[in-house]
Amino acid sequence: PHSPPDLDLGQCDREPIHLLGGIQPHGVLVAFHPETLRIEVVSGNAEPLLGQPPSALRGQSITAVLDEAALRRVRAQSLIGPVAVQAGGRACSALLHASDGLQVLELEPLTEAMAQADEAALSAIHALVSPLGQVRGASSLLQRAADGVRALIGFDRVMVYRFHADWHGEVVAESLAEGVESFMGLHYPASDIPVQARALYRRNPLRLIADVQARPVGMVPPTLPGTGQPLDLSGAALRSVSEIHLEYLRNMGVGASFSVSLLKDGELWGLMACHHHAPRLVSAARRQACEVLARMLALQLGAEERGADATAHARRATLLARLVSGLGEGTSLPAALKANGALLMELTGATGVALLLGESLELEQGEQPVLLGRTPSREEVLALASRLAEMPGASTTVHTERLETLHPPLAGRADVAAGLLSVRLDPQAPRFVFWFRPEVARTVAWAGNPNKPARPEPGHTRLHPRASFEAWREEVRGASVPWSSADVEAAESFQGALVGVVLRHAVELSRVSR
Ligand code: BLA
Repeated sequence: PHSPPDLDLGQCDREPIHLLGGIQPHGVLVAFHPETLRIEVVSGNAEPLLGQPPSALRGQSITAVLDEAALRRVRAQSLIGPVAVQAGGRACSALLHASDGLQVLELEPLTEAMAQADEAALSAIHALVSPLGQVRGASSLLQRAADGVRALIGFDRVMVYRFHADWHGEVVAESLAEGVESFMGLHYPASDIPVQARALYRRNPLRLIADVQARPVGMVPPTLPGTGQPLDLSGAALRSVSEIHLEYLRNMGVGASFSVSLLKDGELWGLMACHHHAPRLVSAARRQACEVLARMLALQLGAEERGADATAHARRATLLARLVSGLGEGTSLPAALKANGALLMELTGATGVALLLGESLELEQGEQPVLLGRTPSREEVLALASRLAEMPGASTTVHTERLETLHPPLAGRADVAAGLLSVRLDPQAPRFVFWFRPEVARTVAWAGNPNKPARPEPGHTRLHPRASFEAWREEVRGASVPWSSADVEAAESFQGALVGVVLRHAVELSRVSR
């Protein structure tokens, strides 16, 4: 209810960040025709480096910028990485890629000192990357990688930012310079890295924002005659980024930002996200070294995660076996369930369980339902059971991360029961096992306000990044962490086992009472 009236997060998703038509001023962009070599587009800042203004360069051959030998090398090696060339009489690193039917050449001047430092840094890359193959355990792997990237680029803060299933993210590892504030463990809303940015980061793994204060440089001409649009800069290293994001970084007190995509099985798993308090350049060679490191990390993480999945699977099987044997012991099933409550919750990652076992057990008054951990009240649980029993097709498993939509009376109980995973024990009677989870905002450390945003100023309707947080909080209020397919499977295995145990108890009870 408190989000500013002009806040529209859809606006973030719609900004065409590949068509903003500007580059950062620390390099020069020249786009030429692949066959005729005719220069078609030049960035507005060409003259200091290339000695001629864009209007004079347009129409000439690209060989006016790079001699033929250099051009050949750049064309041959552009897929491998940056190439050292002379342009305008200066040492530059050159990158080349194709876009809109043109070859896009990006030149970044390199000082002698930078070139020398690069050489030292790159000989160190081996020492940084090869140990990743030996490190065991995802968290030490991430730590090593964060330390490695920081050693390569010298930023103040290097984070590994991991996306969750709903695309919100969490800082899962961090390497910090002395005295820098930690963001470790904080969660950020999905809208901080909007959908088109994530799509772009899947295709282009690197971006450097060398100076968040720098004014972008436009293109000459600003739009292509063929498309009527600015040159597509999706693949450009110099691409100037969204003003909204720049404002976000300025609000955070960041002077330079660098991020590298972490892809697992072709999907965006996370980013290495790096901040520096002041503007800072990272040479093309070092950026590439970071990319190599990130690729290596992602591969290794994939292996770790497959291992962890197998371990979790085995863990659930053990839990289930212990539960079932635990329930077989003793005469009172409710007592046995209570004694095994912790296992029962761990089985699906719940914080509360309710069991409605039915009349056949001749339970004492007040023993039904059996409540373990943090759950709604007895009356609330019974009402939920009646509701589910009436639902068409509810004879099977039901799970939701937003119980209030299924059963509005529990809307106020997100503190214990925002999420429900339910299995039914008897299609004819209201006998269930309910697992509950609280709303997500209560279980994680949200980066509510690490860097208080500028609020929209009066009469100024542009979007301010941090305002998104409040809007997002409204959006996820009342929702739990989603149930995974492994959680659901575990619940169903337990259902199968419990039905057997309940039957056995019922038979024993009837024998005793006979
Ligand atoms: C891009 N947002 C990004 C990027 C990061 C973040 C890492 C990639 C660009 C970069 O490397 O700087 C977010 N950075 C974070 C987060 C942390 C961090 C979460 O360090 C946590 C520690 N951003 C908003 C809102 C909008 C928005 C509300 O918060 C939209 C209105 C937009 N973020 C936005 C856009 C981009 C972006 C458009 C793409 C920038 C680009 O590549 O052009």
